[in-house]
Amino acid sequence: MKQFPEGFLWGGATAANQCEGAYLADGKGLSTVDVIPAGKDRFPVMLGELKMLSCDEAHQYPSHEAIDFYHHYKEDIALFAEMGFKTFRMSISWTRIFPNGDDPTPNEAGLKFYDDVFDECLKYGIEPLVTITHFDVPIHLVETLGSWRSREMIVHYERLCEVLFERYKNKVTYWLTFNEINMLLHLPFMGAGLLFEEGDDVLSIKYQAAHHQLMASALATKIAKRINPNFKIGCMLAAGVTYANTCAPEDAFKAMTKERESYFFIDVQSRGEYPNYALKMMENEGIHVQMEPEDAQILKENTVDFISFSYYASRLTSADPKVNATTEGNVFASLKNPYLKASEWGWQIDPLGLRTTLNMLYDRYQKPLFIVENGLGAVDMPDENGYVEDDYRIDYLRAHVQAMRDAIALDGVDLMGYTPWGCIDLVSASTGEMKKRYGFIYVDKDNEGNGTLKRSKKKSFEWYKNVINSNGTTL
Ligand code: BGP
Repeated sequence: MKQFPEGFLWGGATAANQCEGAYLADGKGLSTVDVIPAGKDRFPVMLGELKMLSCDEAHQYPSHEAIDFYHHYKEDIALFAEMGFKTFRMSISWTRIFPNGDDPTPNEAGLKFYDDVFDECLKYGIEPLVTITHFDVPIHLVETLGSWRSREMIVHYERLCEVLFERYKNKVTYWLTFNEINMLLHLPFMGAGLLFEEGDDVLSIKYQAAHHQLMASALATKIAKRINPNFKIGCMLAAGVTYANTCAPEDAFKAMTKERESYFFIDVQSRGEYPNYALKMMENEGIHVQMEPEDAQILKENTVDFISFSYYASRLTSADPKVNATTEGNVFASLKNPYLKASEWGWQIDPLGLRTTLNMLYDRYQKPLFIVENGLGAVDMPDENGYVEDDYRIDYLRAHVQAMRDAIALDGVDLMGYTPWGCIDLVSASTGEMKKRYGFIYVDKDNEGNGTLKRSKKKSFEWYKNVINSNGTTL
């Protein structure tokens, strides 16, 4: 059976706010992700229902120190190199570069930090894969503009891109414009810095913000190609096939409309225009989005080169509101699938669903795909040396790598690479805690912020090293 192609980009993924720590170091400004507390207020804040724009240390913010990648990046990248990483996905903290988002000049210390990180990667032949914004908006722009509600955000984002592309044009080739761009529909403060007031037309605000991000993404692509025509620009979707609860046609239709909620973003970023179903949905729901006359052409002319996505679980939906009323809450609502096991956080484990997702995306867009997040969040129990026997993680990853291999070898999907999430333990996005871990590398740090930050290899470290070494043949 044909295996993974030569040059397949094996690696791992992180995000600035979940690993760097040093949240105010060297001139960094405050960003949305710095003010989202762990604990009971986390979901209401991520949803934009609670105003939380100050940085009250009385709240517990593990992300303020996180795993202190800011000061440990050399050690961490050396471990990635030891596993044989070909690529490392990381994100830029916007407020390290522009502390307020609208500053007249960028912050040199922030730019220098990423220069150092990229140099360290390149020293080992590791290709950086850079997310320009991963759940990250300068607080100043939330306070002054209402974040992505405002079209002015596009200008600030363009300036950020211009600076990054110029500075790193010889160090970085692969860029993602927005992490999980569809997240703004589900967790609007997390995804786009949106806060809501009584009486707000929430749906119109979300789709207006989406339009601004889609425009910003297209304009970033345009700037990128001007600065370096060899840049490869990708979009990024929180993906996961949605199944119908029964074979009733109504359930199948409901599942299709759920899929489209996510496809909408990629349809615009990859095909370059608003799909008819979205325009009709907006009309029917009374959603008003202000567009400028030039927007359609900008979207059309600046589509992405590849499609990246995260995949953790599949979803299940029903047309019957009485059935869906019992849906368990999570970032993505889903019914319980009796055929699947779930993680401790209720994320339903479905490797074949990954193969289905790969096929659906490739059928629809016919562009190279990149899995930039996947993995099992679990509670790890280290021994006194920090060693974790994480066979459960190996089992999860093995089954998903097999599904990828089938999609390539049996279905002909064009897959560029695979960067499992949280290749080194880091702060969880949905819980804000350290307890939910994904890494091949254990970091000694707990929810209360205690721990030495010492790094140690889990069992999965050796396993993944062998996978990479054998280009996916030894699983
Ligand atoms: C995605 C995010 C990541 C990441 C991951 C795992 O939605 O892009 O930032 O954290 O999910 O989620 P969690 O950390 O909540 O387990």
